Amino acid sequence: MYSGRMEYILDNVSKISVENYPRKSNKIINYGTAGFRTNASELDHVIYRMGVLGALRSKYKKATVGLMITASHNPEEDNGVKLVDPLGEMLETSWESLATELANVRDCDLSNTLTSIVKRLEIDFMYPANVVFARDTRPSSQHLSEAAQDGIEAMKGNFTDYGLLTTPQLHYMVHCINTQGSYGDATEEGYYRKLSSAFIRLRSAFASASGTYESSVMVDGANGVGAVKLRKMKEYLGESLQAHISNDGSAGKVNHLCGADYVKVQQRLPIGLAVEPGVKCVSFDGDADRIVYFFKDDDETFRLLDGDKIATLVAGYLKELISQSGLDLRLGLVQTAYANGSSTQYISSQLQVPVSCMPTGVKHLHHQAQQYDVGVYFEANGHGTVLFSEDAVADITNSQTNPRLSDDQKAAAGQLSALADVINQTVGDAISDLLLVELILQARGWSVKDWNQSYTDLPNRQAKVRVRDRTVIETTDAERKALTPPGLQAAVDDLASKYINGRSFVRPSGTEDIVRVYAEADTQANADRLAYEVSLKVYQLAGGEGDPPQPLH
Ligand code: G16
Repeated sequence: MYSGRMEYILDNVSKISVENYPRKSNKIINYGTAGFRTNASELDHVIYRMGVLGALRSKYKKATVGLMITASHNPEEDNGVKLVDPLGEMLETSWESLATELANVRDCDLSNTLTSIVKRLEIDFMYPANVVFARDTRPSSQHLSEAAQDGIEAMKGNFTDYGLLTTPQLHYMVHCINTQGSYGDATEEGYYRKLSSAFIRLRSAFASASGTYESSVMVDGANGVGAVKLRKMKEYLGESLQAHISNDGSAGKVNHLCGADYVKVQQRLPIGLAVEPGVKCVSFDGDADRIVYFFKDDDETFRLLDGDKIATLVAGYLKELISQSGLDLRLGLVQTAYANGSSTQYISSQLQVPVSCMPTGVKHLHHQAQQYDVGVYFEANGHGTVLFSEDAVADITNSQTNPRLSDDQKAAAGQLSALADVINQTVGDAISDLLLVELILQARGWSVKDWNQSYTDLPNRQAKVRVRDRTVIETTDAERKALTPPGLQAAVDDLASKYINGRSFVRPSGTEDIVRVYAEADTQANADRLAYEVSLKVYQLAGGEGDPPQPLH
């Protein structure tokens, strides 16, 4: 298994690394919440090595894997890579440490490290590798995707360069390739056709229920790849959805003063979107795997409908359809600690859907959602999707032609089936989630204002604190409690207890070099105050860097 040919290939991998992609500093880079992410200038060797690792992973899984060059919600100057496993999931956690090991070894140790990984995992090195990759619209992405390609080629792997794609489109491609087209065609056109045809089918089925629903939406494309791809999707949607795209990348930087993260964290309109009260708006992030809704109320107040609101809308509607179809399917919802307290309360007591809390990161939520027949997962930041188990899909399909069922039951099963086709089940997808939400709002006959009234969020605030080393904060209980540094959690608990409905937690970000602080309380002023007080504690107890946090206005 470990032939001279392997030795030859790995020596060549090392040689190319030294010549073209040397590791220029001793700075350690870690595989974070969703891959490696840092300033683009520090990434050449990392991305080359991830091309190599992608080829190894493909050999190990005997399947096609994916590499997405993107830094998602981060500033335009950053970049990164997300590795996609054969069924379109995030890279298996046990391989994250291998990725970190490979990204950080000295150039001269690269060949030995690779040999050791191959031996440890008993990888059949001669098995052909197949890696597909794509990139977002950042200026550095083209060059970095060439580095990934060089890594794959150095491993003598086969590759397909999809060019510009959203992250969820690449996840879709990988899944389609490895399931031999049973989920859809592994082409960009296949993606548009699958989602749009199911969408248009349901548009007609829901036509009588329009109410206050309006089929037009203002889209903040975050100056990212989502804007480019939504424009293409519009060609397939025709008149069924009027999506007006701003921040489409023709001017302005990726995520700068716009995009889902900016809108969610700042709780304000993105740049370039001057809208009248009541107009329905959405923001994507830089690689279009997140979406949040928002509008301006009659008194000009900014109203956000984030991942929690989307999750409750989707779960509530799916629950009704499942009940109408008479199918015995277990529906569940997965959130993170960032979920607004009101949403969790609404899900348990109003919707009566089981709800669980997982650590931040799609990979954690995705796995938990797989425990249900129909698992809805959403992070408050707008990252989420719905998973239908294989058995659920079979039951739904069979119900549509079961003569023992009433016409209403069959119709509900038909709607479930079409909704499952609108949903990109491989990962959260801004375009797919947009279509899903629009369908449910139409079926309910709701405007964005009607939807917002389902429950009222507790006022909340997120803040960022700079510290010397964010790994000094370790957390437990799905990140709701800090174990270290000593005294931090007690201080956070003490501060939160002084506010009505006060809740706060801190955790190190896995995508930015900062500590995140979340606070909620009975009023916005109190949530802001609590976020500030907790930020100050983090600064004092966890090695704050730069100026101390200031009160929020
Ligand atoms: C990634 C992950 C998300 C996570 C987000 C923020 O999103 O896929 O699951 O919520 O990072 O993570 P952190 O708080 O650790 O920085 P994206 O859209 O940036 O790829």
